[in-house]
Amino acid sequence: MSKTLVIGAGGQIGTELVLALRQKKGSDTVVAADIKEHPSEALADGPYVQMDVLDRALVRNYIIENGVSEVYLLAALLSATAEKNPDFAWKLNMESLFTILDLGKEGCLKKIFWPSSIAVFGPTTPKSMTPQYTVMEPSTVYGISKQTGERWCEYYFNKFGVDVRSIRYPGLISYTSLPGGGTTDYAVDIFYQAKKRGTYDCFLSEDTRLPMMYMDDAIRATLELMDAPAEKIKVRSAYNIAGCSFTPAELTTEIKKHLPGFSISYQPDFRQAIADTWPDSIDDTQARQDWGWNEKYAVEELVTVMLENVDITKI
Ligand code: AKB
Repeated sequence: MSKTLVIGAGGQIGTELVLALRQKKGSDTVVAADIKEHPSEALADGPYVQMDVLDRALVRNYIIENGVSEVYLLAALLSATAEKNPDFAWKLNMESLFTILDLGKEGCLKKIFWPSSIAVFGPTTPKSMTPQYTVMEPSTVYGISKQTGERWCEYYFNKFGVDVRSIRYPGLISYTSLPGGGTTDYAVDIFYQAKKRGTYDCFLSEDTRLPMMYMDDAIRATLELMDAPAEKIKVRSAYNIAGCSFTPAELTTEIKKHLPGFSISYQPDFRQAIADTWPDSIDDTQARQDWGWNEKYAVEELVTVMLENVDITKI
């Protein structure tokens, strides 16, 4: 029985991806791996392994000895945390990718998913409806690691036929597991604070427009990309995909439709400088053409689902 391994399963994407993969493939075949000793409650109904992705030998042995054929490599330091710890961010984000790509090259893995990000773009990139192919001069450690990773993914596909697939995720919004260390995290925090305190102090300015996506759309995109026949995947760096774009002020207006007393204040910090270099909207024509990508959640639906479901006892 071939197995699927999700590395970084305890994170914001990992938790929901494991749940979706287990529903699709059966709980026994999808192994959640994370550096934490024990799985969260959400992941407890299937196999779990504690794994430091930087332990190359351990990761290699686990994959080879347990018949893993598909890996989702989600362990990474995100944009804000990476700026505080650049050396470790580079090491974690790059070394983990090489460990997995090399296993693909050796024929041990059939398919690999590795997430990229809108952080691959930078201040010289066209800001609105950012094209699939464009100027990419990222100015953050995270962005540089993601852009470099994209180049290596494409190289391993072209040179060694490794079936690696990737998406440039926008800011992801979900209520199952909290995000950690990103510049777009305000768009999750705001819902917890709106429900808990009725007010939020935002670390980005009111008019900072960024590409965002509700997690269900992101998970569906990931599964659809991985299910697509190989010949349909024309981009082996990473695909642009778009959900919706909004500013903190616009998100506030939507939240106020449900919670009229909600108020927001703005105290931009170092994350503002990161956000200022990122696109405000994304052109995802190529993903639509190649594998039929189509988003479902606009900001109105996203706000309704988040306010209904965030559990304020988690924070
Ligand atoms: C971050 O803000 O760092 C991430 C991302 C856009 O990749 N959410």
